[in-house]
Amino acid sequence: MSQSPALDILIAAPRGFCAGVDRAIKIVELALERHGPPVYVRHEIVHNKFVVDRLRGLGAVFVETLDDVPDNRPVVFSAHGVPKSVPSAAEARGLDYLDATCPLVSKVHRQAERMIENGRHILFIGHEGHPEVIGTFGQVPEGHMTLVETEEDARSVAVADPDCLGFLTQTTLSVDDTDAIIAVLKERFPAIQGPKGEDICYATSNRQAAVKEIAPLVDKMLVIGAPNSSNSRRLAELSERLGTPAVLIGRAADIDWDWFGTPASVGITAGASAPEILVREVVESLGDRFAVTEREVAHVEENMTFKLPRTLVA
Ligand code: 2E6
Ligand code: F3S
Repeated sequence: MSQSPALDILIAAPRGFCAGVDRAIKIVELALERHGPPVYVRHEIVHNKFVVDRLRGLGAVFVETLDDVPDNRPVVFSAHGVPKSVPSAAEARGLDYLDATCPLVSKVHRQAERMIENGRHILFIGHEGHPEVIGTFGQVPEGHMTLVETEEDARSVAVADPDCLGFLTQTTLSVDDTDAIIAVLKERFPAIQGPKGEDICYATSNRQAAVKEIAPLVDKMLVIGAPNSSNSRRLAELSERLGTPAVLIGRAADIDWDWFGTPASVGITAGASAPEILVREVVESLGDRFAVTEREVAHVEENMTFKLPRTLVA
């Protein structure tokens, strides 16, 4: 019998669930306990099929619009946040709603409101069409926020009053790309106001820093996360930029073994919405084909937690 090839597995830390994802999933679980199924959820609670399928199995029903929620059932808003019009519409219909928006996204919503109150026009750095971007644009009256996606956008964006500007960012962007965009905005508009640094959350920046640490040490990188998960996509993109070929996979069954080949080493990480069980599944599947050694490379320790809504814990 031929021997399995050797493979060193380096597992990035931190990886996987962040405090906002943990809280959002618990809100759906507690709502199911309290109200019984079905509990409606507007949009995927977090961008992960495994998480969504599990909650669906417990009785959650995922919809994209409030129009699909019946009058007598509770509805949870996803971790990505919603435009102000959504809770207003829920209230108008007398729906029982729970808001699972990550507190770090809600913080950006409040910053946006404050900037508008102070008479500033907001340049918002983010990805068009992403639910978090739609939710944050929906915090301010139309026409008061302009999307900036790239450095080129930052160089060309036209503004009415360069002395009355603010910037804010999506929470799950590339730290490096965002720094470059902010540098262009500050150069063009020296009076622009914004948060210290940017609004990229601790989980996004820690997972990117951990990838920066292991990418130079491995031949290939497996990133566990969904194709619609912004923070997960940034991890694969970052590894590629550092010269380590990377692929985003939903779970072990998605590994393309021809692409994978027989590297001497592989890095594994997981986006903020990907559960640890999928990391273990990938390690086991590598163990079926290779003689593996496994080691975790810890960048920092995370111990963030967010409180649950009072109505669910009372
Ligand atoms: C809410 C806000 C930020 O696509 P994205 O990375 O934003 O979302 P998920 O669900 O993959 O990650 C968690 C999350 C929720 N991040
Ligand atoms: Fe919140 Fe960041 Fe997670 S914004 S949901 S802590 S990825």
